[in-house]
Amino acid sequence: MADERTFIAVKPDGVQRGLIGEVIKRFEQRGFKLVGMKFLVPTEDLAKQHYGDLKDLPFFAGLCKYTASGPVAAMVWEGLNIVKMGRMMLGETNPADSKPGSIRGDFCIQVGRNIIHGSDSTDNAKKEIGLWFKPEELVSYKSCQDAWLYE
Ligand code: DAT
Ligand code: MG
Repeated sequence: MADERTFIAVKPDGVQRGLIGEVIKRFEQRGFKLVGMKFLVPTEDLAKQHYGDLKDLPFFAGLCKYTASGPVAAMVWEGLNIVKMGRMMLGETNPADSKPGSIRGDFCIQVGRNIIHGSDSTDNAKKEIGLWFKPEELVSYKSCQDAWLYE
């Protein structure tokens, strides 16, 4: 159960605004374990695959352009219930609806520049991790904190 994984990406606006460290800090301090990380400018094709479920929505083209417009910090984090808890840490899709204390509630204003992506289900997490990472790019290891995080 504690080996659930989620895909988290600091999008180009979050990278440009210097928020990679802040995002990593929050997942680290919560107790989650980093198992994969890369820094890349995604192709528009990768962005289109990543957001494939939204392809019929009016903002899809702009969303994919923005996602591919600059470097992205792509990560895989691991821990108990991390998909659900990660989404709570992100806040709502629209920063205007996100509570202070959440990442979007603390660091951004508009839905089209909401700085971070997080998987919304365990199935989508698996798909997204497979899209952005090769299996050998993910690192399995024992964290010395586990015994103090989980009973
Ligand atoms: P989330 O990123 O919270 O999972 P989503 O999957 O519904 O949200 O949408 C993906 C991204 O698309 C979202 O982070 C920002 C953008 N987006 C969503 N709704 C939008 C809208 N109404 N106008 C513009 N961009 C939108
Ligand atoms: Mg989503």
